[in-house]
Amino acid sequence: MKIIHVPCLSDNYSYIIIDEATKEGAAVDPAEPEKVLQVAKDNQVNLKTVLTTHHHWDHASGNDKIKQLVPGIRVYGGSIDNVQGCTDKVGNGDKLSLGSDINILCLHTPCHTKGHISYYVTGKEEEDPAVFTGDTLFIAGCGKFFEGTAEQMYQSLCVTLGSLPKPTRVFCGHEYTVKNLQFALTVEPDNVRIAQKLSWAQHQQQAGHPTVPSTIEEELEINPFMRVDLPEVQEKVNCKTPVEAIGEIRKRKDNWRVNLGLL
Ligand code: GBP
Ligand code: ZN
Repeated sequence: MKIIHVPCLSDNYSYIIIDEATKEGAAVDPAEPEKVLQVAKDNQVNLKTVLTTHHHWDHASGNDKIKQLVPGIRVYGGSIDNVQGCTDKVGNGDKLSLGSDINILCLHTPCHTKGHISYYVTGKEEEDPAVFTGDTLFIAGCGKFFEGTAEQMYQSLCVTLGSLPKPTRVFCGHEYTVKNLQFALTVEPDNVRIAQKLSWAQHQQQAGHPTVPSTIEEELEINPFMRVDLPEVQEKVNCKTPVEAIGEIRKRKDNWRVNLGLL
C-alpha cells in the first residue's frame, strides 16, 4: 500500500491510500476535493471510497462535491454523527476492503465528536499497518473534548488506539506537532524523547515537510495524553487516576496559549 499526504486548508491533512496492484484508492477526509482528485489523477489512481473521520467541516465538507465529481464513490462515516454525503454508516469493528491487498477496520474513537471513527489499515504482510486518527489522536497530542468526556478519550486513546501494534503508523488530521510537543514539555520537562522530537519537528516544518506519520510506539513515549497510565505522569499533574490525569492535561492544554498571552 502507498499513502500520499494531501495538505488541505490551513493545517489539515487529507490522505490517499492506494492499493498498488489494482490502482484503487481511498481518500481520507478530502476537504478540498479538487486538490485530492488532482493528486489521484497524477498517480493514475481510481478513487473508490471516502473515509470520513468526523463531521467537522474541515474534514467532511468536501464529501458532496467529491460525489458529484466521482460518480459511484462510496462515502463512509461514523454511526452517530451526521456526516455530509455519507452513503454508508460504519461502526466499531466494521471491516472494509480496498483493491486486492488492503483491509480497513473501523474503530469508534469518540470524545472529540460522538461518532468519530479511526480507520486501521493493513496491506501486505510485510508492510507496517497505518491508522488514520482524524482529530482523536494527533502527533504528541489529542483533539479537544467537544462531544465527550475524559473517560471516553482515555478509552479511545489509551485503550482502543493504544492497543494497536507498536509499529502502526499514525496519520492524523492536522499538523499540530510542534505546538503539541512544546506543550508536552510543560508536562514532562525531563522527557528527552519529547525534546528530541521537538527539534526534529521544527526542522521538518522549516523545510516544508510533514511531521506525520509517527508510530503508536513513539506516541506512547512522547504523547502526554497517551502516557497517563504511568504513575509519574499522573504525579506531574497532581492526579491519582489515568482518567483524572487525561482530563487535567486537556484542561491545561486548553488554557495554555491563553496563559502565555498574559505573560
Ligand atoms: C492551534 O492551536 O493551532 N488553531 C489552534 C487550535 C481541531 S480543529 C485549533 C483547534 O481548536 N483545533 C481543534 C483541536 O481539537 N485541537 C487540539 C488542541 O488544540 O490541542 N474544528 O475545526 C476543530 O475540530 C472544528 C470544526 C471544531 C467545527 C468545531 C466545529 Br463545530
Ligand atoms: Zn475536528
